[in-house]
Amino acid sequence: MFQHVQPYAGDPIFALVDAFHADPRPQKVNLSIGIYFDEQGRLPVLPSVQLAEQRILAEGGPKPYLAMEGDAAARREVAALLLGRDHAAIAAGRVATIQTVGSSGGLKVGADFLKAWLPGSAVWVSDPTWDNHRSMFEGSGFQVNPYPYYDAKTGGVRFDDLLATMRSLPQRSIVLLHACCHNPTGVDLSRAQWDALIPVLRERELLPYLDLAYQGFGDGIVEDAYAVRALANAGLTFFVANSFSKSMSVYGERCGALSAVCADKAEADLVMGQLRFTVRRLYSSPAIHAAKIVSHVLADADLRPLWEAELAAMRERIAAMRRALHARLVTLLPGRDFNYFLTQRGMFSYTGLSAAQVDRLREEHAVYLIRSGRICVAGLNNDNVGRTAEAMAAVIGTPG
Ligand code: KET
Repeated sequence: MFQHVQPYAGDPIFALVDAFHADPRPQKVNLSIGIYFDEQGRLPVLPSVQLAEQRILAEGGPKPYLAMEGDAAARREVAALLLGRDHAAIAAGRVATIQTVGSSGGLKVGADFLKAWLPGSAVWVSDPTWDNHRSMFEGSGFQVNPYPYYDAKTGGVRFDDLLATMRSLPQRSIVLLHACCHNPTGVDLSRAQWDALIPVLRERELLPYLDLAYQGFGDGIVEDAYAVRALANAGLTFFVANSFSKSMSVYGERCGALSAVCADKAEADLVMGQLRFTVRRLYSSPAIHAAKIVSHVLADADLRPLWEAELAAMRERIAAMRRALHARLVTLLPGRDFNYFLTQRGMFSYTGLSAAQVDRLREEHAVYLIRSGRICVAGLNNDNVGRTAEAMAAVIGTPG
């Protein structure tokens, strides 16, 4: 029956994490997956989340199925986090938010919804992007194409080429955009570039689909929602999938959401109905514990500021590690430009290292990063940043 099934090569990111754990070398460094580790190299349990969980346990209560769209309080808090509590789009009922199984669940529900209701559209993703974007949308039956994004020569965005491509797309094309902290490059659109892009999205009648997996890791919770709010303020219809995996350090709890910001309440109600049906036939309803974590942390007068401070501390530690890596590399390889470590935002830096150099880092120095040359800066700490810089300098400075 299944002898024709093709072997699965494994996911490049998860497979690398497995290889890291299997590596017996004590000095190994994990810069592979997009997970925040603290200064001790541990996955933190945020006190805000821990307190929320203590309260959830104390409240007790039964565990019914949630509605297909998830928990009402969590959904309300998510919309407020994305747009601001008093945003006119929320007041007008233009926002349909569902709680999802991580933001991956949200991206997938959105993809299936779009295949049903914009069946003739293709999906456009940044070149490069998170590999799973392509897999997810292809899995929903879409053709997935790249649009110009990262400029390897300047380390910036090929913004003119990006705009020219957007101008050439058929109406109703689906354009996946990283709202902040671009994965894998760490290179974001500036506010001015978002402001220039939005009229093109509108004129061409494109559907922006924002992925906001790292809210709070760029410049701040509100700052990182700039794109979401600018699109909503401009009256565009768009999707946004957002995640709490990283921002609350709750990866395995699968806390995420999908929001459709629509033209009016009538449209939002229609979209909500079909999102519910999409969920029903994918996984029926989301997890109750995930909803409670999100609603407690976001809505509680004590827990909310605590969480915001914890998130700020994670952001600042990553920024400090960017500076530390940069400082060591410019000392080791004077005359080379490592400024990109300082300007790139969020968890990731795109190092420009070749796949061969990445292999040498892993094999000769036990430093693990994915083969695109992306590093997760949050895997650095004061103990390993020095030897990481030395290893990088060794493979950059000595050919093959
Ligand atoms: N979007 C982006 C851009 C992203 O980097 C991730 C995870 C997700 C969505 C999924 O998040 P979640 O809400 O947990 O479903 N990225 C890291 C982990 C992974 O590959 O799954 C990574 O790139 O390493």
